[in-house]
Amino acid sequence: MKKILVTGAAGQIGSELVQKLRKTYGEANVLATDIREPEYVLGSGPFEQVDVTDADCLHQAAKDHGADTIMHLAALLSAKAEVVPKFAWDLNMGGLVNALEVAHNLDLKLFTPSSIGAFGPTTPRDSTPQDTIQRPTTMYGVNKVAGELLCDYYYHRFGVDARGVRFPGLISYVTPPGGGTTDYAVEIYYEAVRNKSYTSYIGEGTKMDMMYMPDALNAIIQLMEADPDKLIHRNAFNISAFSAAPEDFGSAIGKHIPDFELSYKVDPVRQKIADSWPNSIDSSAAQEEWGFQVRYDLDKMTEDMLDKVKKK
Ligand code: AKB
Repeated sequence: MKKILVTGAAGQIGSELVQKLRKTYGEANVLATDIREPEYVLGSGPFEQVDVTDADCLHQAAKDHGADTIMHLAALLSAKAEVVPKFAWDLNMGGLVNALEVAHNLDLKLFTPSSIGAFGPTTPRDSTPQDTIQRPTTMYGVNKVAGELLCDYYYHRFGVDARGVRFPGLISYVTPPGGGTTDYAVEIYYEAVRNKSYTSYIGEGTKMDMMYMPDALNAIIQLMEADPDKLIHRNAFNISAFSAAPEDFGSAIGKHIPDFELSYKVDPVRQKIADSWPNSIDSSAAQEEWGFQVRYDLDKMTEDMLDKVKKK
């Protein structure tokens, strides 16, 4: 029986992951935690207010719940982290080291996401390999690389079973992302439904990896349930569903809303971040080591997103 504690449960990934874990492992077995009360309906499952930078509070919550796994999601995203870099360091690194300490002291498994943001301008841009140059130029990227190394350290030094993936931009209709560089790929669907038009802050031709949330949630569960003997990397697996630029989303939406209009007003800060990230990453290590696969490509996701956003 799994007993899971999720941090950052009110965020974009957390709000959907908690629901999925509760369906899979039972409501009472999944403790949702966040620094703020979530806006979504938690059902009858447990919720506790936890600040991940407070090590004792996190430790106590995991102990009281009898957790065997911690899914640590609480973090600031890339664009927001550029506005408040010192705070991003404190939250992203302080939270992770606390989560790893809890995992070490209470003998828990740990999941935490890295990101395509862990790559930088000197990384090979196309089909970016699993093991390659990582010299990011953003605070978020620095946090992600340091986090990947820290997870490896806790595994090799203390035997903490710390696993993770490098997520691409995630697209969902449940909880909006906040402060990311890839957020345009969510906004475009809402604006398409509301106004039949969207002005993108990311420029034409800027390709980045993307994934629909149901595939991201399945990947987390699949990786956490994978046979540890088969994991060579264990942590920071490249995973992507497809690579797309704003005009690719525009064309996919245009198949359902023919008069959809896409225009551009580039935000230099987020464009600079996007330009430092890969065009597309190679997910073959994840496929080989734990069978990573996706169900949604851009067209299939677009059909579902438009349908779900219309019903909201
Ligand atoms: C962001 O844009 O910051 C995130 C990410 C790719 O890590 N969505």
